[in-house]
Amino acid sequence: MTEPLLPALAGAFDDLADAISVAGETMSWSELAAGAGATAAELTGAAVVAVQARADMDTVIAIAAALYAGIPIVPVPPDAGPMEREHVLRDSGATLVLGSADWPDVALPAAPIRRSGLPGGVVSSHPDDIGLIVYTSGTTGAPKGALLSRRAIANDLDGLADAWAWTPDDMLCHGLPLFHVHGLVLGLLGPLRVGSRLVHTGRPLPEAYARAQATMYFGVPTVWSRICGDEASARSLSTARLLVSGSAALPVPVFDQIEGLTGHRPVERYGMTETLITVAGRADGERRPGHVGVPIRGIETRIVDDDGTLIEPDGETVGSLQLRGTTMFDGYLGRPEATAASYTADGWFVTGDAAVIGSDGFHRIVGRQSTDVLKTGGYKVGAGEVEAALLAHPDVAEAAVIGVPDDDLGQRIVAFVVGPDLSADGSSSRQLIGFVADQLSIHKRPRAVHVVEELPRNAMGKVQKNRLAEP
Ligand code: MCA
Ligand code: AMP
Repeated sequence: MTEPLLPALAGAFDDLADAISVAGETMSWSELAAGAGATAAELTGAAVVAVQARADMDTVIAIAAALYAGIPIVPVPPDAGPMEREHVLRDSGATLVLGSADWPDVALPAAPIRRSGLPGGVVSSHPDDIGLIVYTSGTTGAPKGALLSRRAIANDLDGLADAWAWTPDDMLCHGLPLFHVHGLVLGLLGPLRVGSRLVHTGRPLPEAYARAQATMYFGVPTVWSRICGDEASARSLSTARLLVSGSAALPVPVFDQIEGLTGHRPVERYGMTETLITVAGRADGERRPGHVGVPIRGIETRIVDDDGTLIEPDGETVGSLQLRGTTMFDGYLGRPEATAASYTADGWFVTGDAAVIGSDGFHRIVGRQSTDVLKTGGYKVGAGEVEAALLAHPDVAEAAVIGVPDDDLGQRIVAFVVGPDLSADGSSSRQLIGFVADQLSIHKRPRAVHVVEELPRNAMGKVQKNRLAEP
Protein backbone atom coordinates (compact mmCIF):
# COMPACT_ATOMS: atom_id res chain seq x y z
CA MET A 1 0.00 0.00 0.00
CA THR A 2 1.25 3.47 -0.78
CA GLU A 3 1.54 6.02 1.98
CA PRO A 4 0.63 8.78 2.61
CA LEU A 5 -3.09 8.09 2.83
CA LEU A 6 -3.94 11.41 1.16
CA PRO A 7 -1.27 12.23 -1.44
CA ALA A 8 -3.09 15.44 -2.46
CA LEU A 9 -2.04 16.91 0.90
CA ALA A 10 1.56 15.83 0.37
CA GLY A 11 2.21 17.76 -2.82
CA ALA A 12 1.73 14.78 -5.10
CA PHE A 13 -0.45 16.56 -7.67
CA ASP A 14 -0.50 19.84 -9.61
CA ASP A 15 -1.54 22.55 -7.20
CA LEU A 16 -4.66 23.89 -8.93
CA ALA A 17 -6.14 27.03 -7.35
CA ASP A 18 -9.60 25.46 -7.42
CA ALA A 19 -8.64 21.92 -6.41
CA ILE A 20 -11.40 21.64 -3.84
CA SER A 21 -14.57 23.64 -3.46
CA VAL A 22 -17.07 23.00 -0.69
CA ALA A 23 -20.36 24.88 -0.41
CA GLY A 24 -18.85 27.80 -2.30
CA GLU A 25 -15.44 28.02 -0.57
CA THR A 26 -12.47 27.09 -2.75
CA MET A 27 -8.91 26.04 -1.90
CA SER A 28 -5.84 24.73 -3.65
CA TRP A 29 -4.31 21.47 -2.44
CA SER A 30 -1.47 23.38 -0.79
CA GLU A 31 -3.87 25.74 1.00
CA LEU A 32 -5.84 22.77 2.32
CA ALA A 33 -2.61 21.04 3.35
CA ALA A 34 -1.47 24.19 5.18
CA GLY A 35 -4.80 24.48 7.01
CA ALA A 36 -4.83 20.79 7.87
CA GLY A 37 -1.22 20.90 9.08
CA ALA A 38 -1.78 23.96 11.26
CA THR A 39 -5.00 22.50 12.66
CA ALA A 40 -3.26 19.18 13.33
CA ALA A 41 -0.84 21.04 15.59
CA GLU A 42 -3.82 21.77 17.89
CA LEU A 43 -4.58 18.09 18.40
CA THR A 44 -1.55 16.94 20.35
CA GLY A 45 -2.52 14.51 23.06
CA ALA A 46 -6.12 13.97 21.94
CA ALA A 47 -7.25 10.33 21.88
CA VAL A 48 -10.27 10.77 19.61
CA VAL A 49 -11.54 14.01 18.11
CA ALA A 50 -15.12 14.83 17.14
CA VAL A 51 -16.38 17.24 14.51
CA GLN A 52 -19.89 18.55 13.93
CA ALA A 53 -19.75 17.44 10.33
CA ARG A 54 -21.53 20.19 8.44
CA ALA A 55 -21.06 20.23 4.69
CA ASP A 56 -18.41 22.96 4.72
CA MET A 57 -14.67 23.60 4.40
CA ASP A 58 -14.17 23.62 8.19
CA THR A 59 -15.27 19.98 8.30
CA VAL A 60 -12.94 19.14 5.41
CA ILE A 61 -10.00 20.76 7.22
CA ALA A 62 -10.95 19.00 10.48
CA ILE A 63 -11.05 15.57 8.82
CA ALA A 64 -7.81 16.21 6.95
CA ALA A 65 -6.12 17.51 10.12
CA ALA A 66 -7.07 14.48 12.21
CA LEU A 67 -5.89 12.08 9.49
CA TYR A 68 -2.71 14.13 9.15
CA ALA A 69 -2.13 13.94 12.92
CA GLY A 70 -2.93 10.22 13.02
CA ILE A 71 -5.79 10.70 15.49
CA PRO A 72 -9.15 8.97 14.91
CA ILE A 73 -11.99 11.38 14.14
CA VAL A 74 -15.70 10.81 14.64
CA PRO A 75 -17.97 12.85 12.35
CA VAL A 76 -21.20 13.74 14.15
CA PRO A 77 -24.32 14.50 12.07
CA PRO A 78 -24.68 18.30 12.27
CA ASP A 79 -28.36 18.12 13.21
CA ALA A 80 -27.99 15.27 15.74
CA GLY A 81 -30.20 16.03 18.73
CA PRO A 82 -29.10 15.47 22.34
CA MET A 83 -30.01 11.77 22.47
CA GLU A 84 -27.95 10.83 19.39
CA ARG A 85 -25.16 13.35 20.02
CA GLU A 86 -24.56 12.31 23.64
CA HIS A 87 -24.45 8.68 22.62
CA VAL A 88 -21.94 9.26 19.83
CA LEU A 89 -19.67 11.51 21.88
CA ARG A 90 -19.69 9.25 24.94
CA ASP A 91 -19.46 5.97 23.06
CA SER A 92 -16.63 7.14 20.79
CA GLY A 93 -14.55 8.35 23.72
CA ALA A 94 -14.06 11.74 22.04
CA THR A 95 -11.74 13.93 24.12
CA LEU A 96 -11.74 17.04 21.95
CA VAL A 97 -14.15 18.85 19.65
CA LEU A 98 -12.52 20.22 16.53
CA GLY A 99 -14.00 23.45 15.19
CA SER A 100 -17.13 25.23 16.33
CA ALA A 101 -20.10 23.14 17.43
CA ASP A 102 -23.48 24.41 18.57
CA TRP A 103 -23.75 21.79 21.29
CA PRO A 104 -24.87 23.67 24.39
CA ASP A 105 -24.65 20.68 26.71
CA VAL A 106 -21.21 19.35 25.67
CA ALA A 107 -18.36 20.09 28.08
CA LEU A 108 -15.45 18.73 25.99
CA PRO A 109 -12.50 21.02 25.26
CA ALA A 110 -12.46 22.51 21.77
CA ALA A 111 -9.69 23.25 19.29
CA PRO A 112 -9.98 25.77 16.47
CA ILE A 113 -9.83 25.14 12.75
CA ARG A 114 -6.84 26.97 11.29
CA ARG A 115 -6.50 28.00 7.69
CA SER A 116 -2.78 28.72 7.99
CA GLY A 117 0.02 28.63 10.54
CA LEU A 118 2.79 26.31 11.60
CA PRO A 119 2.29 22.74 10.42
CA GLY A 120 1.90 20.07 13.06
CA GLY A 121 3.83 16.84 13.20
CA VAL A 122 2.40 13.51 12.20
CA VAL A 123 1.85 11.78 15.54
CA SER A 124 1.56 8.28 14.16
CA SER A 125 0.15 7.03 10.94
CA HIS A 126 0.62 3.36 10.58
CA PRO A 127 -1.77 1.87 8.01
CA ASP A 128 -3.32 -0.23 10.78
CA ASP A 129 -4.29 2.88 12.77
CA ILE A 130 -7.95 3.85 12.92
CA GLY A 131 -8.69 6.85 10.74
CA LEU A 132 -12.43 7.26 11.16
CA ILE A 133 -15.11 6.14 13.60
CA VAL A 134 -18.41 6.19 11.72
CA TYR A 135 -21.70 5.51 13.52
CA THR A 136 -24.13 3.17 11.83
CA SER A 137 -27.56 1.91 12.88
CA GLY A 138 -28.50 -1.71 13.44
CA THR A 139 -31.73 -3.58 14.04
CA THR A 140 -31.84 -2.72 17.73
CA GLY A 141 -30.18 -0.36 20.14
CA ALA A 142 -28.23 2.80 19.54
CA PRO A 143 -25.88 3.20 16.54
CA LYS A 144 -22.52 1.44 16.75
CA GLY A 145 -19.16 3.01 15.94
CA ALA A 146 -17.49 1.26 13.01
CA LEU A 147 -13.69 1.47 13.26
CA LEU A 148 -12.26 2.20 9.82
CA SER A 149 -8.52 1.77 9.46
CA ARG A 150 -6.38 3.89 7.18
CA ARG A 151 -5.47 0.69 5.36
CA ALA A 152 -9.11 -0.25 4.67
CA ILE A 153 -9.85 3.27 3.44
CA ALA A 154 -6.81 3.29 1.16
CA ASN A 155 -7.58 -0.17 -0.22
CA ASP A 156 -11.18 0.77 -0.91
CA LEU A 157 -10.34 4.00 -2.68
CA ASP A 158 -7.65 2.28 -4.76
CA GLY A 159 -10.13 -0.44 -5.70
CA LEU A 160 -12.69 2.13 -6.77
CA ALA A 161 -10.13 4.18 -8.68
CA ASP A 162 -9.31 0.99 -10.56
CA ALA A 163 -12.97 0.15 -11.21
CA TRP A 164 -13.90 3.64 -12.36
CA ALA A 165 -10.62 4.67 -14.05
CA TRP A 166 -10.66 7.59 -11.59
CA THR A 167 -7.59 9.81 -12.12
CA PRO A 168 -6.29 13.32 -11.38
CA ASP A 169 -7.87 14.37 -14.69
CA ASP A 170 -11.31 13.90 -13.17
CA MET A 171 -13.44 16.41 -11.37
CA LEU A 172 -15.90 14.87 -8.91
CA CYS A 173 -19.13 16.58 -7.95
CA HIS A 174 -21.56 15.64 -5.21
CA GLY A 175 -23.44 17.18 -2.30
CA LEU A 176 -23.66 14.27 0.11
CA PRO A 177 -23.33 14.49 3.88
CA LEU A 178 -19.81 14.37 5.33
CA PHE A 179 -20.68 12.06 8.23
CA HIS A 180 -21.24 8.83 6.29
CA VAL A 181 -19.01 6.67 4.14
CA HIS A 182 -20.55 7.74 0.82
CA GLY A 183 -19.92 11.48 1.08
CA LEU A 184 -16.95 11.29 3.45
CA VAL A 185 -14.80 8.36 2.34
CA LEU A 186 -15.67 8.17 -1.36
CA GLY A 187 -16.69 11.77 -1.83
CA LEU A 188 -13.94 13.56 0.13
CA LEU A 189 -11.06 11.19 0.83
CA GLY A 190 -11.45 9.79 -2.71
CA PRO A 191 -10.40 13.06 -4.39
CA LEU A 192 -7.68 13.60 -1.75
CA ARG A 193 -6.23 10.17 -2.54
CA VAL A 194 -6.75 10.12 -6.29
CA GLY A 195 -5.92 13.80 -6.83
CA SER A 196 -9.10 14.60 -8.74
CA ARG A 197 -10.70 18.00 -8.20
CA LEU A 198 -13.79 18.10 -6.01
CA VAL A 199 -16.87 20.30 -6.11
CA HIS A 200 -19.03 19.64 -3.06
CA THR A 201 -22.30 21.45 -3.63
CA GLY A 202 -23.26 21.75 0.04
CA ARG A 203 -26.59 20.12 -0.69
CA PRO A 204 -27.25 17.62 -3.47
CA LEU A 205 -29.49 19.90 -5.55
CA PRO A 206 -29.97 19.22 -9.28
CA GLU A 207 -29.08 22.78 -10.38
CA ALA A 208 -25.88 22.70 -8.33
CA TYR A 209 -24.85 19.38 -9.89
CA ALA A 210 -25.55 20.82 -13.34
CA ARG A 211 -23.50 23.97 -12.67
CA ALA A 212 -20.41 22.00 -11.64
CA GLN A 213 -19.80 20.50 -15.12
CA ALA A 214 -17.77 17.73 -13.53
CA THR A 215 -16.56 14.48 -15.06
CA MET A 216 -17.89 12.24 -12.26
CA TYR A 217 -21.01 12.57 -10.13
CA PHE A 218 -22.01 10.68 -6.97
CA GLY A 219 -25.57 10.44 -5.67
CA VAL A 220 -27.95 8.30 -3.69
CA PRO A 221 -31.04 7.11 -5.63
CA THR A 222 -33.19 9.91 -4.13
CA VAL A 223 -30.75 12.47 -5.54
CA TRP A 224 -30.77 10.80 -8.97
CA SER A 225 -34.53 10.64 -9.08
CA ARG A 226 -34.76 14.33 -8.11
CA ILE A 227 -32.22 15.18 -10.84
CA CYS A 228 -34.40 13.34 -13.37
CA GLY A 229 -37.29 15.48 -12.17
CA ASP A 230 -35.34 18.56 -13.35
CA GLU A 231 -34.86 17.83 -17.05
CA ALA A 232 -32.62 20.78 -17.87
CA SER A 233 -30.21 19.98 -15.05
CA ALA A 234 -30.22 16.31 -15.91
CA ARG A 235 -29.43 16.98 -19.58
CA SER A 236 -26.42 19.09 -18.67
CA LEU A 237 -24.80 16.07 -17.03
CA SER A 238 -24.39 14.56 -20.49
CA THR A 239 -20.85 15.97 -20.72
CA ALA A 240 -19.76 13.93 -17.69
CA ARG A 241 -17.75 10.72 -17.91
CA LEU A 242 -19.34 8.66 -15.12
CA LEU A 243 -22.54 8.92 -13.08
CA VAL A 244 -22.42 6.76 -9.95
CA SER A 245 -25.33 5.68 -7.73
CA GLY A 246 -25.16 3.90 -4.40
CA SER A 247 -26.24 3.59 -0.75
CA ALA A 248 -29.61 2.13 -1.75
CA ALA A 249 -31.17 0.34 -4.70
CA LEU A 250 -31.50 2.49 -7.82
CA PRO A 251 -34.97 1.76 -9.21
CA VAL A 252 -34.77 0.53 -12.81
CA PRO A 253 -37.14 3.30 -14.06
CA VAL A 254 -34.73 5.90 -12.62
CA PHE A 255 -31.80 4.12 -14.31
CA ASP A 256 -33.71 4.38 -17.60
CA GLN A 257 -34.56 8.05 -17.06
CA ILE A 258 -30.92 8.88 -16.33
CA GLU A 259 -29.92 7.20 -19.56
CA GLY A 260 -32.68 8.94 -21.51
CA LEU A 261 -31.78 12.40 -20.23
CA THR A 262 -27.98 12.22 -19.99
CA GLY A 263 -27.07 9.55 -22.51
CA HIS A 264 -25.16 7.73 -19.73
CA ARG A 265 -26.01 4.44 -18.17
CA PRO A 266 -25.21 4.99 -14.49
CA VAL A 267 -22.69 2.84 -12.65
CA GLU A 268 -24.05 1.32 -9.44
CA ARG A 269 -22.01 0.20 -6.50
CA TYR A 270 -22.82 -1.52 -3.23
CA GLY A 271 -21.29 -1.21 0.20
CA MET A 272 -21.73 -0.81 3.90
CA THR A 273 -20.16 1.39 6.53
CA GLU A 274 -18.50 -1.72 7.98
CA THR A 275 -17.09 -3.06 4.71
CA LEU A 276 -16.75 0.13 2.69
CA ILE A 277 -17.67 -0.23 -0.97
CA THR A 278 -17.13 -3.81 -2.05
CA VAL A 279 -19.04 -4.40 -5.29
CA ALA A 280 -19.17 -1.97 -8.20
CA GLY A 281 -19.89 -1.55 -11.86
CA ARG A 282 -16.75 -0.80 -13.85
CA ALA A 283 -16.18 2.18 -16.14
CA ASP A 284 -15.05 -0.26 -18.83
CA GLY A 285 -17.71 -2.86 -18.03
CA GLU A 286 -21.39 -3.49 -18.49
CA ARG A 287 -23.84 -1.29 -16.56
CA ARG A 288 -26.84 -3.51 -15.98
CA PRO A 289 -30.01 -1.98 -14.48
CA GLY A 290 -30.89 -3.45 -11.09
CA HIS A 291 -27.34 -4.78 -10.63
CA VAL A 292 -24.44 -3.42 -8.59
CA GLY A 293 -21.58 -4.93 -10.56
CA VAL A 294 -18.71 -7.17 -9.52
CA PRO A 295 -16.40 -7.33 -6.47
CA ILE A 296 -13.72 -4.66 -6.47
CA ARG A 297 -10.05 -5.59 -6.27
CA GLY A 298 -9.25 -7.29 -2.97
CA ILE A 299 -12.82 -8.45 -2.23
CA GLU A 300 -14.41 -11.89 -2.41
CA THR A 301 -18.15 -12.50 -2.09
CA ARG A 302 -20.39 -15.52 -1.64
CA ILE A 303 -24.06 -16.21 -0.97
CA VAL A 304 -25.31 -18.91 1.38
CA ASP A 305 -28.69 -20.36 2.23
CA ASP A 306 -30.35 -20.37 5.66
CA ASP A 307 -28.20 -23.33 6.75
CA GLY A 308 -25.01 -21.60 5.69
CA THR A 309 -24.61 -23.85 2.66
CA LEU A 310 -22.87 -22.20 -0.27
CA ILE A 311 -25.11 -21.31 -3.23
CA GLU A 312 -23.55 -21.65 -6.68
CA PRO A 313 -23.93 -18.35 -8.56
CA ASP A 314 -26.73 -19.00 -11.06
CA GLY A 315 -28.31 -15.58 -11.46
CA GLU A 316 -31.54 -16.78 -9.86
CA THR A 317 -31.09 -18.17 -6.36
CA VAL A 318 -31.31 -15.63 -3.55
CA GLY A 319 -28.93 -16.04 -0.63
CA SER A 320 -27.42 -14.21 2.29
CA LEU A 321 -24.49 -12.10 1.04
CA GLN A 322 -21.15 -12.53 2.79
CA LEU A 323 -17.83 -10.81 2.10
CA ARG A 324 -14.17 -10.86 2.97
CA GLY A 325 -11.16 -8.89 1.87
CA THR A 326 -9.00 -5.85 2.31
CA THR A 327 -11.59 -3.14 2.98
CA MET A 328 -13.25 -4.56 6.12
CA PHE A 329 -13.66 -2.51 9.31
CA ASP A 330 -11.75 -3.29 12.51
CA GLY A 331 -14.94 -4.00 14.46
CA TYR A 332 -17.52 -2.02 16.41
CA LEU A 333 -15.92 0.20 19.03
CA GLY A 334 -16.27 -1.37 22.47
CA ARG A 335 -18.59 -4.14 21.23
CA PRO A 336 -16.58 -7.33 20.74
CA GLU A 337 -19.70 -9.51 20.87
CA ALA A 338 -21.45 -7.52 18.13
CA THR A 339 -18.26 -7.61 16.07
CA ALA A 340 -17.91 -11.37 16.49
CA ALA A 341 -21.60 -11.86 15.65
CA SER A 342 -21.13 -10.09 12.33
CA TYR A 343 -18.68 -12.74 11.10
CA THR A 344 -19.18 -16.41 10.29
CA ALA A 345 -17.01 -19.02 12.00
CA ASP A 346 -14.85 -19.16 8.87
CA GLY A 347 -14.27 -15.42 8.79
CA TRP A 348 -16.76 -13.98 6.30
CA PHE A 349 -18.61 -10.74 7.12
CA VAL A 350 -22.38 -11.23 7.16
CA THR A 351 -23.89 -8.22 5.37
CA GLY A 352 -27.53 -8.82 6.28
CA ASP A 353 -28.43 -8.23 2.63
CA ALA A 354 -30.08 -10.81 0.41
CA ALA A 355 -28.49 -11.06 -3.01
CA VAL A 356 -28.29 -13.01 -6.25
CA ILE A 357 -24.94 -13.59 -7.97
CA GLY A 358 -24.81 -14.46 -11.66
CA SER A 359 -22.44 -16.95 -13.23
CA ASP A 360 -20.82 -13.88 -14.82
CA GLY A 361 -20.11 -12.47 -11.33
CA PHE A 362 -22.76 -9.74 -11.52
CA HIS A 363 -24.47 -9.03 -8.19
CA ARG A 364 -28.07 -8.03 -7.63
CA ILE A 365 -29.10 -6.85 -4.16
CA VAL A 366 -32.58 -8.12 -3.39
CA GLY A 367 -33.08 -6.31 -0.07
CA ARG A 368 -32.30 -6.25 3.62
CA GLN A 369 -32.98 -9.46 5.51
CA SER A 370 -34.27 -7.59 8.57
CA THR A 371 -37.36 -5.40 8.27
CA ASP A 372 -35.99 -3.43 11.23
CA VAL A 373 -33.25 -1.80 9.20
CA LEU A 374 -34.64 0.89 6.92
CA LYS A 375 -33.07 2.89 4.11
CA THR A 376 -34.59 6.30 3.67
CA GLY A 377 -33.01 8.75 1.21
CA GLY A 378 -29.90 6.55 1.37
CA TYR A 379 -29.67 6.86 5.15
CA LYS A 380 -29.73 3.65 7.18
CA VAL A 381 -32.03 3.96 10.16
CA GLY A 382 -32.71 1.29 12.76
CA ALA A 383 -36.39 0.92 13.64
CA GLY A 384 -35.31 0.27 17.24
CA GLU A 385 -33.53 3.60 17.52
CA VAL A 386 -36.62 5.53 16.38
CA GLU A 387 -38.83 3.44 18.67
CA ALA A 388 -36.53 4.22 21.62
CA ALA A 389 -36.75 7.94 20.83
CA LEU A 390 -40.58 7.77 20.66
CA LEU A 391 -40.72 5.85 23.95
CA ALA A 392 -38.67 8.62 25.58
CA HIS A 393 -41.72 10.87 25.11
CA PRO A 394 -43.83 10.80 28.27
CA ASP A 395 -47.11 10.25 26.36
CA VAL A 396 -45.90 7.20 24.42
CA ALA A 397 -46.49 3.80 26.02
CA GLU A 398 -45.74 1.60 23.00
CA ALA A 399 -44.18 2.27 19.61
CA ALA A 400 -43.48 0.31 16.43
CA VAL A 401 -41.65 1.68 13.41
CA ILE A 402 -41.70 0.32 9.86
CA GLY A 403 -40.43 1.34 6.41
CA VAL A 404 -43.06 2.00 3.77
CA PRO A 405 -42.13 2.05 0.05
CA ASP A 406 -41.73 5.62 -1.17
CA ASP A 407 -41.08 6.89 -4.71
CA ASP A 408 -38.76 9.68 -3.54
CA LEU A 409 -36.99 8.20 -0.51
CA GLY A 410 -37.04 4.48 -1.33
CA GLN A 411 -38.57 3.89 2.08
CA ARG A 412 -40.21 6.39 4.40
CA ILE A 413 -40.27 5.95 8.16
CA VAL A 414 -43.76 5.39 9.59
CA ALA A 415 -44.52 4.96 13.29
CA PHE A 416 -47.47 3.49 15.17
CA VAL A 417 -47.86 4.60 18.79
CA VAL A 418 -50.09 3.77 21.72
CA GLY A 419 -50.76 5.99 24.73
CA PRO A 420 -53.87 7.06 26.64
CA ASP A 421 -53.01 10.76 26.43
CA LEU A 422 -52.23 10.79 22.72
CA SER A 423 -54.73 12.45 20.44
CA ALA A 424 -55.70 11.07 17.04
CA ASP A 425 -56.48 14.50 15.56
CA GLY A 426 -52.95 14.97 14.20
CA SER A 427 -51.55 17.16 16.98
CA SER A 428 -49.80 14.29 18.78
CA SER A 429 -48.50 13.02 15.47
CA ARG A 430 -46.92 16.38 14.57
CA GLN A 431 -45.51 16.72 18.06
CA LEU A 432 -43.92 13.27 17.99
CA ILE A 433 -42.39 13.81 14.55
CA GLY A 434 -40.77 16.97 15.88
CA PHE A 435 -39.72 15.18 19.07
CA VAL A 436 -37.80 12.51 17.13
CA ALA A 437 -36.28 15.13 14.78
CA ASP A 438 -35.07 17.03 17.87
CA GLN A 439 -33.68 14.01 19.75
CA LEU A 440 -32.03 12.17 16.86
CA SER A 441 -31.18 13.55 13.39
CA ILE A 442 -33.82 15.17 11.20
CA HIS A 443 -33.67 12.37 8.62
CA LYS A 444 -34.57 9.82 11.33
CA ARG A 445 -37.95 11.46 11.97
CA PRO A 446 -41.04 9.46 11.00
CA ARG A 447 -42.83 11.04 8.05
CA ALA A 448 -46.09 9.87 9.63
CA VAL A 449 -47.07 8.83 13.15
CA HIS A 450 -50.35 6.94 13.58
CA VAL A 451 -52.00 6.84 17.00
CA VAL A 452 -53.61 3.42 17.45
CA GLU A 453 -55.51 1.62 20.21
CA GLU A 454 -53.06 -1.27 20.34
CA LEU A 455 -50.22 -2.86 18.39
CA PRO A 456 -50.86 -6.26 16.75
CA ARG A 457 -48.97 -8.87 18.77
CA ASN A 458 -48.49 -12.60 18.49
CA ALA A 459 -49.11 -15.10 21.30
CA MET A 460 -45.61 -14.40 22.65
CA GLY A 461 -46.42 -10.69 22.85
CA LYS A 462 -44.07 -9.76 19.99
CA VAL A 463 -45.26 -6.95 17.72
CA GLN A 464 -46.26 -8.29 14.31
CA LYS A 465 -44.95 -5.53 12.09
CA ASN A 466 -46.22 -7.18 8.92
CA ARG A 467 -49.74 -6.51 10.20
CA LEU A 468 -49.12 -2.76 10.56
CA ALA A 469 -50.66 -0.89 7.68
CA GLU A 470 -51.19 2.81 7.15
CA PRO A 471 -54.85 3.81 7.28
C1 MCA B 1 -38.87 18.82 8.14
N1 MCA B 1 -37.72 19.45 8.41
C2 MCA B 1 -37.58 19.43 9.73
C3 MCA B 1 -38.69 18.77 10.29
N2 MCA B 1 -39.47 18.41 9.27
N3 MCA B 1 -36.64 19.90 10.53
C4 MCA B 1 -36.76 19.75 11.86
N4 MCA B 1 -37.80 19.13 12.45
C5 MCA B 1 -38.80 18.64 11.69
N5 MCA B 1 -39.82 18.03 12.28
C6 MCA B 1 -36.89 20.03 7.37
C7 MCA B 1 -35.49 20.41 7.70
O1 MCA B 1 -35.43 21.66 8.32
C8 MCA B 1 -34.86 20.49 6.34
O2 MCA B 1 -35.26 21.69 5.74
C9 MCA B 1 -35.52 19.36 5.62
O3 MCA B 1 -36.70 19.05 6.36
C10 MCA B 1 -34.62 18.16 5.57
O4 MCA B 1 -35.40 17.12 5.30
P1 MCA B 1 -34.75 15.74 4.97
O5 MCA B 1 -35.83 14.79 4.95
O6 MCA B 1 -33.62 15.47 5.86
O7 MCA B 1 -34.11 16.06 3.57
P2 MCA B 1 -34.48 15.60 2.20
O8 MCA B 1 -34.46 16.74 1.26
O9 MCA B 1 -35.69 14.74 2.16
O10 MCA B 1 -33.18 14.72 1.93
C11 MCA B 1 -33.01 13.93 0.82
C12 MCA B 1 -31.57 13.72 0.58
C13 MCA B 1 -30.96 13.18 1.89
C14 MCA B 1 -30.90 15.02 0.22
C15 MCA B 1 -31.39 12.72 -0.52
O11 MCA B 1 -31.73 12.08 2.30
C16 MCA B 1 -29.52 12.82 1.76
O12 MCA B 1 -28.64 13.67 1.76
N6 MCA B 1 -29.20 11.54 1.69
C17 MCA B 1 -27.85 11.00 1.62
C18 MCA B 1 -27.67 9.88 2.56
C19 MCA B 1 -26.29 9.29 2.49
O13 MCA B 1 -25.33 9.95 2.14
N7 MCA B 1 -26.17 8.02 2.82
C20 MCA B 1 -24.90 7.29 2.76
C21 MCA B 1 -24.78 6.35 3.89
P3 MCA B 1 -34.40 22.49 4.68
O14 MCA B 1 -34.63 21.73 3.41
O15 MCA B 1 -35.01 23.86 4.65
O16 MCA B 1 -33.00 22.42 5.15
S1 MCA B 1 -23.24 5.37 3.69
C22 MCA B 1 -23.83 3.96 2.92
O17 MCA B 1 -24.99 3.81 2.75
C23 MCA B 1 -22.95 2.92 2.32
C24 MCA B 1 -21.55 2.88 2.75
C25 MCA B 1 -23.02 3.17 0.83
O18 MCA B 1 -23.26 2.19 0.10
O19 MCA B 1 -22.86 4.33 0.45
P1 AMP C 1 -24.98 1.82 5.70
O1 AMP C 1 -25.13 1.12 6.98
O2 AMP C 1 -25.55 3.18 5.75
O3 AMP C 1 -23.57 1.75 5.36
O4 AMP C 1 -25.83 1.05 4.64
C1 AMP C 1 -25.43 -0.16 4.07
C2 AMP C 1 -26.60 -0.79 3.38
O5 AMP C 1 -27.04 0.02 2.30
C3 AMP C 1 -26.30 -2.12 2.75
O6 AMP C 1 -26.28 -3.17 3.68
C4 AMP C 1 -27.43 -2.23 1.74
O7 AMP C 1 -28.61 -2.68 2.37
C5 AMP C 1 -27.63 -0.80 1.30
N1 AMP C 1 -27.01 -0.50 0.01
C6 AMP C 1 -25.86 0.17 -0.24
N2 AMP C 1 -25.64 0.29 -1.56
C7 AMP C 1 -26.66 -0.33 -2.18
C8 AMP C 1 -27.01 -0.55 -3.56
N3 AMP C 1 -26.27 -0.09 -4.56
N4 AMP C 1 -28.15 -1.26 -3.81
C9 AMP C 1 -28.91 -1.72 -2.81
N5 AMP C 1 -28.64 -1.53 -1.50
C10 AMP C 1 -27.53 -0.84 -1.19
